[in-house]
Amino acid sequence: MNKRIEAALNDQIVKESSSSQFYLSMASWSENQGLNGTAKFLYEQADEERMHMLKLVRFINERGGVAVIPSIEKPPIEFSSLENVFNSLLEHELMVTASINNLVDICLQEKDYTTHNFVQWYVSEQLEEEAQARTILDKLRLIDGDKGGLYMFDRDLERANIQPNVNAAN
Ligand code: OFO
Repeated sequence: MNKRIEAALNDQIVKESSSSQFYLSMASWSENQGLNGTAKFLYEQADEERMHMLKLVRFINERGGVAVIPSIEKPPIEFSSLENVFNSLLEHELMVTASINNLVDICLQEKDYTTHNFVQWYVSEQLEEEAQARTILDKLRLIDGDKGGLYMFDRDLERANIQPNVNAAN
């Protein structure tokens, strides 16, 4: 496997693992606030990010590279509010998107069209996740701290009733 591609994919493993840990910490915080729907949603997001990491590990190894399983930085454990949680999540996703875009660039520079094709799945995934975070933040802004609104928000997240508005992503 091209060494530059291998290094960039391994760097992406670090990002996906850190997403998983970060969302796990957010889920745990939410659970301790009694926001069980939000916690469930975030536990699932954490699992998804781990799956994104595994997909990279398998891809690198299958193509003759060596996947490096990284140690992970401890994520923040305190959040000032639910808005703070989802703002942090969106910020984190924007950082991951920039990293995926960089990976796409490297694939093109190295003319590695197989990896380029593989990475397209992550490009779509990022679009969806950013849109979802923005939709959630819009809802939180509408609720504006209202207790009844928050109760319904949490219940909706438990039922995964918040669909990403992909058109709002741009
Ligand atoms: Fe891995 O999809 Fe976001 O970070």
